[in-house]
Amino acid sequence: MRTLLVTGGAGFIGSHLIRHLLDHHPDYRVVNVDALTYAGNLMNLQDVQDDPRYTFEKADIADAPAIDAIFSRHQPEVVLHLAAESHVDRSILDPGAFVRTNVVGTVTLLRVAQKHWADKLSDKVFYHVSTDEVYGSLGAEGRFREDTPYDPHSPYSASKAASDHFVRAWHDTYGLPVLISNCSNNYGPYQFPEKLLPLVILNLREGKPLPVYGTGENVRDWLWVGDHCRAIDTILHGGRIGQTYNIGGDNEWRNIDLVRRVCQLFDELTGRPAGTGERSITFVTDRPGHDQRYAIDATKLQTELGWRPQTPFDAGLRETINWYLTNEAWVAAVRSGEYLRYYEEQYGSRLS
Ligand code: NAD
Ligand code: TDX
Repeated sequence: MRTLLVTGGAGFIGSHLIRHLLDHHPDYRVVNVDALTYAGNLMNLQDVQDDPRYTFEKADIADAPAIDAIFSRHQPEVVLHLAAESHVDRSILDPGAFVRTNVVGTVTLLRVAQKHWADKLSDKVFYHVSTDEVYGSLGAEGRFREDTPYDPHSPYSASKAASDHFVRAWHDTYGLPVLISNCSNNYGPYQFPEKLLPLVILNLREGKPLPVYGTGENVRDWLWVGDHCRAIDTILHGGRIGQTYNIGGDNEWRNIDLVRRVCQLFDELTGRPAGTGERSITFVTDRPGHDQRYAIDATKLQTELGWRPQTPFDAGLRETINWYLTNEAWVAAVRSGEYLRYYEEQYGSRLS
């Protein structure tokens, strides 16, 4: 058995990744280390919680003694590091939390891994999951490559950029075997509803305004979360140590076009007259420092390792909309307390 320690496994991508690993690797044991912040939710993993190969450890990645004890207990050979503060708008409201988790937390993990693995580094991997936002903002042309210079603009992307640099520093300075991937916008079930797609789907359900920042012309490159997990698996098993791989959907959408598409699919799936959803679109004050366009060039991953996105966008959007419409208990649980306060501060209106 090989033991993998996944950080942030109770979040959106982490929970999909744990399910993927347990499904595809019968000889893997998975230890999920998660602090269960507002974004962490063990309901995301209900279907695997009784699997004997799965263990949950509640801990903060910036808490060195706690992480050290977890390494001693489980002796992982692989770290898949996803734990992070992940929402750009929250990073504008409270940047300190992003420095603590994304920077200090990542360095804490690197130090503990280095200490525990020092005697035999050769069969170990520290895999850092990062974002395309570290590369900054594109104009109408071009795509991010692995050698695009870093140019982060938000406290979130600055903290992720810093964490990427520290991971590389641990490779170059101490020889820690690392892999890094930088992925575009993910979508799918279990995404916390502060993010654009679940927010729009849930507001459509309730007839609430659909807030589009600025003029809605910012562009994002969308990838089905399962395709991201498959890419991580592919890189973990075939990627060259010390390298970075970009992951993207080759699927660019202006926000306004995406929101309109979700409205159309929502009307169709719920049997409402065409055009109903779109009437709720409301242009609101732009995000400060809003990056204009992200687009990933995933040629390296495609040619070296043969990975390609597989899920057609409309199919993924339909599945996502249906999931949010049929998982009432999950929605009610996450849209409570802290989230209601955040929503009111961010959008100036109440959800309930
Ligand atoms: P998420 O916010 O849904 O989940 C983050 C998880 O980390 C939560 O379970 C939370 O409880 C946990 N966490 C937060 N702080 C912690 C701490 N100090 N100690 C331990 N656990 C902590 O995030 P996500 O969207 O699933 O993103 C996962 C990773 O993927 C992040 O590193 C993010 O930067 C990266 N990423 C996300 C996207 C995207 O579109 N969502 C795209 C590219 C990269
Ligand atoms: O209410 C909204 N209205 C709106 O117009 C929200 C929440 C967002 N937007 C815009 C901002 C972005 O241009 O939609 C786009 C997508 O926004 P988010 O879902 O907040 O994602 P983004 O800021 O692009 O960052 C995401 O992708 C990269 C993830 O949140 C990050 O964790 C990941 O690293």
